[in-house]
Amino acid sequence: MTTKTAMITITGRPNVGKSTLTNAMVGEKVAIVSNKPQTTRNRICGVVNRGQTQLVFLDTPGFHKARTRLGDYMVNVVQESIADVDAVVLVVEPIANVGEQEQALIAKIRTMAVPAILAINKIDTVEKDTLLAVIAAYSQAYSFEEIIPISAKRNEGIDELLTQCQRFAVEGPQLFPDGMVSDQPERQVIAEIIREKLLWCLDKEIPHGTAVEITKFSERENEILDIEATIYCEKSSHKGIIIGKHGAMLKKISTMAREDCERFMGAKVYLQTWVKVKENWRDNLNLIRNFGYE
Ligand SMILES: Nc1nc2c(ncn2[C@@H]2O[C@H](COP(=O)(O)OP(=O)(O)OP(=O)(O)O)[C@@H](O)[C@H]2O)c(=O)[nH]1
Ligand SMILES: [Mg+2]
Repeated sequence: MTTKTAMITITGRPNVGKSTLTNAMVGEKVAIVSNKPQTTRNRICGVVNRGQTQLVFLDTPGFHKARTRLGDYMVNVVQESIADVDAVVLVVEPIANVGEQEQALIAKIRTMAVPAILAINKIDTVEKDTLLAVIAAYSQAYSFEEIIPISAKRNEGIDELLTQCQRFAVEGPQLFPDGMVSDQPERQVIAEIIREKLLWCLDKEIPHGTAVEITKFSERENEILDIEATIYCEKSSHKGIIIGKHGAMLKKISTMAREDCERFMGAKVYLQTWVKVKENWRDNLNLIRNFGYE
């Protein structure tokens, strides 16, 4: 039996809905999502099997102007994920103007000579006229293989996008066994779940300056998972906000995270969290590596 595979990068500016789209295509949550730009920090793979074809999607950080070394790392992840793949899906906002980031990504796609599909996301937020103007603007900017309007949040256009992506599959061995939807180790998923709740519960720069380290991950005798996590932040004033009055904020974050962890692990979870300060860790290469960004 012959199998076909395609490795496809999902790219675009921060907050356009790349991770929401990845989850919608996989049909399971593999990447965290928030309404704040620069949610995704690492390349996250999501696997979709359609008949004998396996599509491996690479969700990437939003393409932006880096202001920290962590930012440099994230932009680098984007650049590298456009090379060496079978196709790219460029995700854009439904705005009838090709922005600076989009132009830079199109230039990269052109240089790499990799086939590209344009996915115009969030069409649930615009009228038909606007959508037509967006299509016109992007058709002028580049000759995309396809232009597909979608709403990742409402699951619209996803099937059409998957069908088009199948075109790029080439004969080759199945890269992931059936039933495997991502390559993220469990510890990393747990750390990401906690980071998502930090993004949901905290404002402004605070969540962007956090990193999560899982310091304990073990099973107790009665099948309860014992997890300990340290949340690092950049300032002692941030630590105070994360912990909150009488620990209320940290309790809220930990409870939300524990519920998600239990769903993901399919087991009872005992989650303990600590908050520590590491000043300017986002500009410290050793610490960045330490937190798993390498
Ligand atoms: N209205 C609407 N909102 C959407 C849609 N898709 C995603 N969003 C919202 O857009 C925001 C960003 O979504 P993400 O999936 O985290 O975006 P991203 O592109 O992965 O962002 P980064 O990881 O920061 O680059 C979230 O608040 C989503 O709920 C959509 O189709 N319609
Ligand atoms: Mg993302």
